Amino acid sequence: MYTQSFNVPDGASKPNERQTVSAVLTPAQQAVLEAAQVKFDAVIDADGKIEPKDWMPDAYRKTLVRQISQHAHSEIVGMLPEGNWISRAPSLKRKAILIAKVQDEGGHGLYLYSAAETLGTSRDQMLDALHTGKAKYSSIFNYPTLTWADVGVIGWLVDGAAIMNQIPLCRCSYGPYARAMIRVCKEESFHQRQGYEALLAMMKGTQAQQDMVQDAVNRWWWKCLAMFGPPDTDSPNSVQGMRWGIKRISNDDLRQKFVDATVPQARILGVTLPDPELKWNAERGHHDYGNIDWDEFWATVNGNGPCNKERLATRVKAHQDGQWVREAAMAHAQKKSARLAAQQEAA
Ligand code: FAQ
Repeated sequence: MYTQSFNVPDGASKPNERQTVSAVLTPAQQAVLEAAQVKFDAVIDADGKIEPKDWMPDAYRKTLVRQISQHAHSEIVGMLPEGNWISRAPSLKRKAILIAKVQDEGGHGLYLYSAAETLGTSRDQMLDALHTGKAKYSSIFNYPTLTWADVGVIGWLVDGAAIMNQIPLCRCSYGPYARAMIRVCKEESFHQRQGYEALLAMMKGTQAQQDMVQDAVNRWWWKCLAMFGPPDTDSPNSVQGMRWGIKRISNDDLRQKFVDATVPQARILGVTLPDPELKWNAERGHHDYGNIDWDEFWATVNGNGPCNKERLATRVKAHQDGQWVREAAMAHAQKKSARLAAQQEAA
């Protein structure tokens, strides 16, 4: 790994593999490795930041590459459901807002791919994993946007859920990810508000517009609750992710915060959240809510949601169509550096 401050065989930094490794490391190397591990643990315990050139356990690096690349893919694939409505936005104002929002999501993907690259993975590897269906991206982007109200509901609920999940990531222990998230969250906050404002305008409109909003809320509500990931009891990555300060708040706790924050917003908007079991529980100080359909969630995560194939095919085609641009940029960069080298030689 090029970012390692010294060369350690893969897996060497996993505590339970130290014994095997000590067979190939000299005592001096073993001591250096152990000191690096102690330093890493101390930074994590002190709630500090790990930076790209710091030593880190391979498992920490792999977890971050997994999460950050999945997050980047989600932003890029997440451009598609709303992008679908740019040409059909109902006014110039709404069109301008939507273009800016979709463009922001593309930007978030780029910051996140860059953050993942600091961990020693390449953009090509990450994109290949996405295009071959090996990499995950958020379940939520595998559902269709059937009406204009879906665009508002994505802003209100999908971006709302994304912010709830991402604000704690601004305090993530890995510096480049935490810093990328600060800017992303500022933009997501605008996205959430524009969605809510578009829905408020529709709810002041005709009965048909109000019905359209309610229908969109009915279709997106449960999918948004599932976005936070499986229940804590079925979340294999949570315990370690929280120990490392990557995750700060568990899937279930974030989901609960989202429900509690959204109920009053729905009331102001004048829509009903489609859950007969949704009610305030004074004892818990939170809202109770009904059961999420986890079978449907896993079917979608595993490639069998309503739009998975369409989304992936669109991304692959966009990548192939952009091949000539990448080739042209490479050819230009080569010519430029050749020119520079010739100038330096002549000088
Ligand atoms: N969809 O053990 P955990 C956005 C997977 S950005 C698909 O709990 P972890 C902006 C999970 O990867 C939305 N897969 O995992 C926007 C794991 O599989 P693996 C994306 C899911 O990592 C708005 C397995 O289940 N946000 O919306 C999902 O500790 C509007 C077991 O789960 C992020 O990526 C899911 N919903 O917690 C853009 C935020 N949930 O990898 C356009 C960063 C779980 O072991 C328009 N990520 N899985 O094979 C995270 O915070 C975490 O990775 C979680 C999952 C919370 C998503």
